[in-house]
Amino acid sequence: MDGSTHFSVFLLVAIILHCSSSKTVNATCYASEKQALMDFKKDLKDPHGRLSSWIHDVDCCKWEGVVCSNRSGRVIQLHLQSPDPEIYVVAEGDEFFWSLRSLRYLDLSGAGFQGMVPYQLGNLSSLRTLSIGGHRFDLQVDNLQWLAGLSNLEHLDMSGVDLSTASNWLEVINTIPSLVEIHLSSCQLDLSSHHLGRDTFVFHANFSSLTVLDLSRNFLGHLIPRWIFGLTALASLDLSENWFEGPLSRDLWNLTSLKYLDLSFNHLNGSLPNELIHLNNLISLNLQENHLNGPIPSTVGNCTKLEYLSLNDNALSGSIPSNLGKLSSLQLWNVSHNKLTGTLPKSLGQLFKLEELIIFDNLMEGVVSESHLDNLTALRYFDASGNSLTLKVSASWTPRVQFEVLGLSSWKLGPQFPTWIRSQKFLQYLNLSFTGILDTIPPWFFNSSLDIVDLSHNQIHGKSSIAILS
Ligand SMILES: *[C@@H]1O[C@H](CO)[C@@H](O)[C@H](O)[C@H]1NC(C)=O
Ligand SMILES: *[C@@H]1O[C@H](CO)[C@@H](O)[C@H](O)[C@H]1NC(C)=O
Ligand SMILES: *[C@@H]1O[C@H](CO)[C@@H](O)[C@H](O)[C@H]1NC(C)=O
Ligand SMILES: *[C@@H]1O[C@H](CO)[C@@H](O)[C@H](O)[C@H]1NC(C)=O
Ligand SMILES: *[C@@H]1O[C@H](CO)[C@@H](O)[C@H](O)[C@H]1NC(C)=O
Ligand SMILES: *[C@@H]1O[C@H](CO)[C@@H](O)[C@H](O)[C@H]1NC(C)=O
Ligand SMILES: *[C@@H]1O[C@H](CO)[C@@H](O)[C@H](O)[C@H]1NC(C)=O
Ligand SMILES: *[C@@H]1O[C@H](CO)[C@@H](O)[C@H](O)[C@H]1NC(C)=O
Ligand SMILES: *[C@@H]1O[C@H](CO)[C@@H](O)[C@H](O)[C@H]1NC(C)=O
Ligand SMILES: *[C@@H]1O[C@H](CO)[C@@H](O)[C@H](O)[C@H]1NC(C)=O
Ligand SMILES: CC(=O)N[C@H]1CO[C@H](CO)[C@@H](O)[C@@H]1O
Repeated sequence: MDGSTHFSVFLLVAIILHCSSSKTVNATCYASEKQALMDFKKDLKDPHGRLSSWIHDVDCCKWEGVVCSNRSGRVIQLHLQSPDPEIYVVAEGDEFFWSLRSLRYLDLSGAGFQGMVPYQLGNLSSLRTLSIGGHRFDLQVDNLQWLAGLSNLEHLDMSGVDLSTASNWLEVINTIPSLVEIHLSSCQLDLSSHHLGRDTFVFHANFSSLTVLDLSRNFLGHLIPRWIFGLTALASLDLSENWFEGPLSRDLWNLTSLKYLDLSFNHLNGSLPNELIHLNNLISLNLQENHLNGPIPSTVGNCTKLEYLSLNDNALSGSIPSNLGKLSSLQLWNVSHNKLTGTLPKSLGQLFKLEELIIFDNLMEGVVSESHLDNLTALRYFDASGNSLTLKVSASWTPRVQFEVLGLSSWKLGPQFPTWIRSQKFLQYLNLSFTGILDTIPPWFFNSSLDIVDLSHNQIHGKSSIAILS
């Protein structure tokens, strides 16, 4: 786009105003800025009257979604983001961007902009936050050079914007060392065809204060670009849904500040090494849907801040390390669809905060007793179907745990119908198929809160041999 041509791209803007309660008390707005906003409004369709407070007689610092600086009176924030992409307004403007040079915060996310992102945004040199992400690929940028004008930028979110032809995105971003957060999810970034090509391995990232990096749903090549591992301040890294393959890079263990790591839905293989111990600030680790194999390293138990651990849909083998019982903050553990063997370690009984334990479709066998389950008082979702475990509990067992979802398909439970189910007041889903029950259904069972029951492939006689009630 020629910088000298009059800017005439149509912008479709959906507007819901998130009004800030923190209005300035004394600031009155600048006439030029009020005029720019009035002109902007003129070009908007606002069927729901969300800009009804934008009237000439009112100080524009008091308008919905507008925040002025208390000191200078300049408009510094515009909150025009929309959670509802169905509402559209149309804008066209150039003066708008030029007049609001003091703007520090611009959030138009989900607002349904359409066409080329206006390069005039680069004139808003005071911006600290720029959020223009969309949910569709209605917006694109063919050259991101203008972004270099935002030399104070800290938070950048262009998720959902088509950057497939903006081949300079990485170099441009690298001229802004003030960046703290980058969200470029679903931008059709393709580093494999990038002219840096293999050189992304020697590329040095200048934005060394970065704490949040989201490059999920792109194609950054088959190996995680090495420069990412140099960002040692990172607290959150999302590289899910790329096409990374091969083993986890040793350099990953340099990112010791990480709290959130998401490498799910890639093609990573090899084992989860002991070096996981270095990431002991992790709160959430998501490695689901990869090709990881080998045992779960016992050092996972040293990552004691973990609350969410998703390892499902890999090829992990061996038994569950007893160290896992040290994850006293763990709330969710999903390791379904793997090749784990052995039984549940007793130490699992120490996971007082565990709410969801999902281990279905593994190769586990052995005995599970009361003591495994009695301390898991927070547990409400337990799906362990598709294992050959044996539940051995006394006939009088009244578990303290109250399940909502309980899947024990293919466990050895029979021949008696398990009486302890009677204590379950909130059970909605129960799967006891293939469990060797040879009994009648006790009458109390029909009084339960259950929505879905699977008792198929047992020898249940009497009242009816129902398979699924719902
Ligand atoms: C302006 O001052 C008010 C009152 O002290 C405060 O609540 C508000 O956060 C300030 N606004 C900005 C943008 O700093
Ligand atoms: C508003 O202006 C008055 C008079 O100048 C001053 O006394 C008061 O502290 C100001 N209030 C704020 C919140 O700045
Ligand atoms: C990165 O930083 C170095 C040193 O601060 C500087 O020389 C270089 O020009 C910067 N690179 C870019 C692309 O701005
Ligand atoms: C990770 O740390 C090791 C050891 O300190 C170092 O040799 C390596 O270069 C670092 N990797 C990156 C990508 O910075
Ligand atoms: C891991 O994947 C790479 C690339 O897809 C392949 O060459 C290698 O043989 C795989 N290694 C293992 C242990 O599966
Ligand atoms: C990791 O956990 C093991 C087993 O509890 C313990 O002996 C070891 O000291 C821990 N290592 C670190 C670095 O905390
Ligand atoms: C657990 O993993 C299964 C796939 O194996 C997936 O369908 C399910 O959504 C996951 N549940 C949670 C809560 O992560
Ligand atoms: C259950 O909790 C009690 C009290 O905290 C503790 O003494 C016991 O060892 C725990 N049982 C298991 C199997 O962890
Ligand atoms: C089922 O519930 C009803 C009403 O709460 C109660 O009267 C009846 O005794 C219960 N039947 C069984 C078998 O528990
Ligand atoms: C019960 O578990 C088996 C084995 O995992 C599964 O095939 C079946 O669909 C489940 N039944 C229901 C109702 O979810
Ligand atoms: C007044 C001003 O600085 N306008 C600039 C806005 O941005 C475009 C594109 O970067 C420049 O060409 C203008 O000079």
